[in-house]
Amino acid sequence: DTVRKVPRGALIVFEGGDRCGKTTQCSKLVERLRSQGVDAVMWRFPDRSTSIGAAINAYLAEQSHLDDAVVHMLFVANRLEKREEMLRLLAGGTTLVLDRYSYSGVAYTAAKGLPHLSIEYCKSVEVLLPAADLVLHMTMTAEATAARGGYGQERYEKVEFQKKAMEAFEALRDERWAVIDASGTIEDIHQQVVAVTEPVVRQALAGRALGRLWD
Ligand code: Z5A
Repeated sequence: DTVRKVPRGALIVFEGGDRCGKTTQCSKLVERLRSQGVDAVMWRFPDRSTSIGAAINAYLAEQSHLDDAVVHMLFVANRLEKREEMLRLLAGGTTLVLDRYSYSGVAYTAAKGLPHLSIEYCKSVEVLLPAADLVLHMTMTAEATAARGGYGQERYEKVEFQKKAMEAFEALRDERWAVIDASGTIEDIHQQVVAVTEPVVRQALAGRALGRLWD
């Protein structure tokens, strides 16, 4: 049997601690891919533009209180409301570069250490979503990111909590993850990102099947 391979866009995800430079690197990567003729767009999660995203935003800004299980499901729903569009774009050949995704969903909730919101439970509610072809895990100490501008304004921006979330990210790593040292210059990091991303984009264009979380 020969399986026909269909070209598609790649699903590239940036993960890491608060203020480690994800947004900066997502924009640079999209710019670079586009300059090479790759159709690429950048999205971020949480997507604060939807009504679910507005509820998440109020929670993160400490303007509302929500039960931990409820806010967890809001983050999941905020991805699910973009699922069809995600799949349509990928199938149409657009590469999606995401600033956080399900891996943050699992890591930040699991970092709360609540028995009913374990890593396994958090993973189980993401299974309707596609897996990333590549997770770029930007690593830097929580103390170093805390020294950056804008830190400390939102609910989870506390060094001790960030450290627990970083441990949870480490527990999620598999062969689709690349660890990027986020403490260098913006340009050095970009070069590392490009080196690991380009082969993955080519594989997707060559028809490598899209996976599902957490196959
Ligand atoms: N969360 C969750 O709980 N569950 C979920 O399912 C999801 C998320 C998806 C908000 O996320 C919170 O939601 C987050 C996880 C949780 N809580 N925490 N922590 P967010 O993505 O909206 O917020 P963020 O992580 O705080 O993103 P950010 O502030 O936009 O940071 P960033 O994208 O990693 O960094 P940046 O904006 O590119 O750069 C930050 C600053 O550093 C800026 O001034 C840059 O100019 C500077 N910068 C960037 N790179 C460098 C280098 N290389 N050197 C020096 N300075 C640099």
